[in-house]
Amino acid sequence: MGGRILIIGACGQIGTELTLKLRENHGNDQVIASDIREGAEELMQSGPFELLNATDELHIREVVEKYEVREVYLMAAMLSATAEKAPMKAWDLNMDSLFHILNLAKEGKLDKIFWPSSIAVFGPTTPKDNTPQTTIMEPTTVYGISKQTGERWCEYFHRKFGVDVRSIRYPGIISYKTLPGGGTTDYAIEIFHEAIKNGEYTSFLAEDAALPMMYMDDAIKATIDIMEAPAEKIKVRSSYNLAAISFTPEVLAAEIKKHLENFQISYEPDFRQSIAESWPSSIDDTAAREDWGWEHEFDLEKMTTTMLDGVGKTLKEKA
Ligand code: AKB
Repeated sequence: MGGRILIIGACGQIGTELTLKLRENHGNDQVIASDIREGAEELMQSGPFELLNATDELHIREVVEKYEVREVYLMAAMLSATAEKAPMKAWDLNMDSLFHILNLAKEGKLDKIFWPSSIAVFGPTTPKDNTPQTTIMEPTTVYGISKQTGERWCEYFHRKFGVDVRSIRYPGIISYKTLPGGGTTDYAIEIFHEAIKNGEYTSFLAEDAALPMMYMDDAIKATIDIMEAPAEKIKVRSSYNLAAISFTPEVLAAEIKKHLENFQISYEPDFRQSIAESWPSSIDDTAAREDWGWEHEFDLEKMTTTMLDGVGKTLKEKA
């Protein structure tokens, strides 16, 4: 085994923090960051970087060969809200990139792959509360359809060709270091920025839109834990349900108000509300907890204080 790690989509919200953590764990020169554009200074300065389009199969192969890569984290994707505006582009990016990596692993050129799925694989006919690992999946968004299709292909490549692919259905990920790009759950980050800057926020989701969420540190821990678990422990080769916290915009606003008592929230739901309505409110992640020992650390209270602190510092640095 051995060999280097390649992150595709390293400059995005999750990719940035994942790359930095993997560099801390494995050494800077062992973790190759790549993205279609350059990212945060800390990421660009801390180790190798390649400008790479995730749909460019030939270039991915060249980078894998050049750095003797054996593990890939494919973090490039078009998220739910943006994908509704560019369906074919989203489909091409989300599917082509996955096939390129699966095929490299099938050819024996990679040992292990991480590919993120999402709660978007579920749809309006899925049981909404405590959504089970295995259940009805009829996604209604382009993003959800691409993630569900991707899950089927991951399982197929594992079963048919022995590809060691591992995956998690991310809930909304909350963080302050790198902004998210085009998701339905992004309100839960915007709210902190607006609360600190302006003392008010207009939510694009309705007050009672409950969604599963998770603080970034937990998401990074889950991603690294599933990749480091012994192969025989990974029994689900489509994607694992993963849960931490679930809340509505109203509940989050109330938690923020405990710290910023003058904070005001109003609601102007847009097209993203119908996406949120089609997704689960909460997730049953027993399989992840039992199979590879998943445990979350951040509850609503801890996430809120960490975000207020982090966003506050970031805004001060920028000012
Ligand atoms: C989105 O809102 O599109 C993403 C997701 C839940 O996968 N954050």
